[in-house]
Amino acid sequence: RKKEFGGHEPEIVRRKDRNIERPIQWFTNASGPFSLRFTKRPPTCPKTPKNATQYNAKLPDPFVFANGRPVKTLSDFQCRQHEVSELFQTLELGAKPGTPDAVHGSISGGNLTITVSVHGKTRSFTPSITYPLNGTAPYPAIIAFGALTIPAPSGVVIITYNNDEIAAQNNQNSRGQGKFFELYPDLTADGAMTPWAWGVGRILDVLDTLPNTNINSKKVAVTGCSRNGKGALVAGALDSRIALTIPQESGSGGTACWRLSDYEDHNGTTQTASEIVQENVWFATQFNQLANTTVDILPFDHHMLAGLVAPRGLLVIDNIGYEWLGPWSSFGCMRTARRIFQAIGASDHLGYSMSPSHLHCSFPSYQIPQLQAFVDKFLFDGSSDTNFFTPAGNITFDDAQWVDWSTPNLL
Ligand code: MCU
Repeated sequence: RKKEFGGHEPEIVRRKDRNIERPIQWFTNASGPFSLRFTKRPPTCPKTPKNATQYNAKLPDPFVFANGRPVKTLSDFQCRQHEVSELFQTLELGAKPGTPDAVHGSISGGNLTITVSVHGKTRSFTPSITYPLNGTAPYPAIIAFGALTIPAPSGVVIITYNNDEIAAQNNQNSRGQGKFFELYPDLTADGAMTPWAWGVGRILDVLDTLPNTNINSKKVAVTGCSRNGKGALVAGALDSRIALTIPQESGSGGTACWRLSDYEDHNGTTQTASEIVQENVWFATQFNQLANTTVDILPFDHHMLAGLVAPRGLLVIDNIGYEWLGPWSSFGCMRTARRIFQAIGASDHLGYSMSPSHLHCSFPSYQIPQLQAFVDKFLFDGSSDTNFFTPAGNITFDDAQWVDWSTPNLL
């Protein structure tokens, strides 16, 4: 048994007071056992046990596989990212399908037309493209979910992506609505954010094959604010072709951690998992049950969603002004996420910038240098200093209270 776990025994902690005696079977939904058919595990990676849920009131250890084996090398790290991505899709976000049968693109009059075919059905969407006044082709680009809410950096193309038409996000009635679900009618249990990430993937497919867009598909960032900030983070986490991810004021369900938001909340001051699943359809239906029981049995939290972006660039833009968004939760969550980047020698690839209170989704000019530093490094291969992690107010985070694992050096 020792050998099976590579000499490392998994520590199983369970909460007695909530009577959780054994892991709950979260792998079933209305249509039967929920399978991981869309994400193929590389054959050299360890198998993920069928049920990976386990009680843990602290932020789970990113450096232990679900089977208990420690993550010791860079190749373990990649396997673990694969496992964590699968777990997020299975338990929280819904499955992201692989490459569609056909993707076609064309550009005309400032619009990119993307046509996707799946099982004989075809749908199109048309992100708009705005070229910079200066700069050199092929340009890097920023895909803005909804509308651009950060200042447009010089020399960068802005692609405005109407994520709402891919998967709607008005309220509970938006479940399964949008072009993605017309193409994938068997995935209507997915939350809206997985389809949005899928749509970003199709934009990248098309940029790859259309040199006349003058866009370098290897230098593409995603951004969005608030609910669209949650979406930008999920896109960056689920698609490793994205060079830079910039979630802005994404709050709970984005850069905040579920466990920390529960702790920060005082009778409805901060959005929690159990509230968020009532409000909208950002998460998969199978997350409802979990959110309404306890998030403490999730084998991950959002520090590990951010960790999926590593070693690529991640710039988190936060605002201390809205307690509803869980600013302390987001700060602590990203502080913990940074350990994942640190393990592979890339702690400066996760930048954190929290501003004093200001209007939601406006971008204070004093954060522009930090934005520019990330744009320089990740979209232009520059050597700017991205080593910053700046809270606002007097926010502090007690690591020992939330983290009971150490950060290995995997290099
Ligand atoms: C921060 O994102 C959301 C938040 O989760 C919602 O509770 C609230 O209704 O809207 C925020 C938002 O998207 O504002 C534009």
